[in-house]
Amino acid sequence: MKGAGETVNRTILEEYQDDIENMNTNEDRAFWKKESIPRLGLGPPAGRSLWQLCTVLSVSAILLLALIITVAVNNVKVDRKFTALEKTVANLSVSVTSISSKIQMGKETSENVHLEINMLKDSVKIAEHQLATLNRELKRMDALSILTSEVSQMKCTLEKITKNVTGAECCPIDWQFYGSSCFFFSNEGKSWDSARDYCSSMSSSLVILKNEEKWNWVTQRTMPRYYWIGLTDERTGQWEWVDGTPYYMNKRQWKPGQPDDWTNHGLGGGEDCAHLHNDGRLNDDHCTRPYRFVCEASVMAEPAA
Ligand code: MBG
Ligand code: CA
Repeated sequence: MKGAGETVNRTILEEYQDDIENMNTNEDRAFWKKESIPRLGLGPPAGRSLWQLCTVLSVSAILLLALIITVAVNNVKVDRKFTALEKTVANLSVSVTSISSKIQMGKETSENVHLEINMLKDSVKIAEHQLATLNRELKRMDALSILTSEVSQMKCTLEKITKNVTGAECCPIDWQFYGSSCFFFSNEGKSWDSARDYCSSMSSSLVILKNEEKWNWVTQRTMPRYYWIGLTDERTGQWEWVDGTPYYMNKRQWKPGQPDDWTNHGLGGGEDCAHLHNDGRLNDDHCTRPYRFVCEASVMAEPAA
């Protein structure tokens, strides 16, 4: 993994030799300075006896298994219901189109039209019913996602106990450990603002990349897709990280010609948010674009004994 990252980085460096030669070394040093990342609230369990820990371990394992089964069963159920609803709506729309064209052409007797309209009403009722059940299922899925996050916290605590490691080696399910942080690579696209808020709601922030190794580690996981990071010039017109620290311009980090604050996209304004492009370099884009995003949470340090 590391080798691949270094190769990509070397290619970028070779390609932008001019930029490197003209680089301001003071600025470059400042670019990689320390950053402040929110901490995950994952403290270690305090003073538990062994049997208590074993009980927690067994109960959590059972809970985890039950949760996995429930989520899987629910997913299949919701999926089936969604497909049924899609079919009902598709049939409905075909019927509506056909009946309205028949009426327009004066082909149908009013008796037939009445009959067909009544059948349509029945189909609409079925669709309504299917929608209502699907809605209920989705609400249950919401509750499941809260449970999932609780189990993640438990898994984390358990890893600390069983592997006898410090907090630094453990991240919630779906998060990846690197350095002293946990990283979340979303599968879903959101606007930059929504992505920032999502990360905050997970006690994290959009990723801040002031360190070259971290940049390489992150981009090995984002390429070739677009991902928002915690860099914007929306607030002051100057590029800054989400923790409020300034960004020192380094053209090696950007695609050629970027950032250009392009306005011809027709979305209003320019381009104020930075995303990782397909090759791991940056582009500024309109903040409302629904790109994937990377969150980072610092792992809580063990409290002093
Ligand atoms: C696009 C960028 C966009 C803007 C545009 C200018 C082909 O890349 O994504 O942000 O800079 O170029 O032409
Ligand atoms: Ca741009």
